[in-house]
Amino acid sequence: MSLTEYRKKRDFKKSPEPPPSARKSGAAPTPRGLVYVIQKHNASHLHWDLRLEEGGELLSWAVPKEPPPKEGVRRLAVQVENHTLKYAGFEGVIPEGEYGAGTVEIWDRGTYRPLETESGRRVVELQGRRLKGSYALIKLKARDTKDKNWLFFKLKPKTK
Ligand SMILES: [Mn+2]
Repeated sequence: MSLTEYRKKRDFKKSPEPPPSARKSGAAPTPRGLVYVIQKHNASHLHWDLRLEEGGELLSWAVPKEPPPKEGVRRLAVQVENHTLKYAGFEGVIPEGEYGAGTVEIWDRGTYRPLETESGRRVVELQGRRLKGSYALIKLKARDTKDKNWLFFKLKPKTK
């Protein structure tokens, strides 16, 4: 995925959201760790946007209900277009009439460690303020190519 869709959906003259930077995607990993962020987005429907740094961009999912701090709760997570890495620091108001109009605030932020990376499957160790520990993202079987439904949930800690 590239940031073409991200750019196409937005008018950066009207929205305060960050435009994609000129710097090429796929920058070398830095020692600060991979970015993890969840933004609470009070748009037409309140949702939480989960984002994980991968290949110099932010993989992104919209989670319609509050993400679970504990195991035992599975949340639907609908994959959306990759976002520019700079989006991780974004908070503000997207004006009326623009894509995603409403307020965006950072709900949780930190770093993560990838434990399993396959197409349709991510297991990550989150180090945020609210969410900590191992989480899975599992893509549900798609009926057609427009289906981007995943499940997001916390895994039980491994017993030794
Ligand atoms: Mn959103």
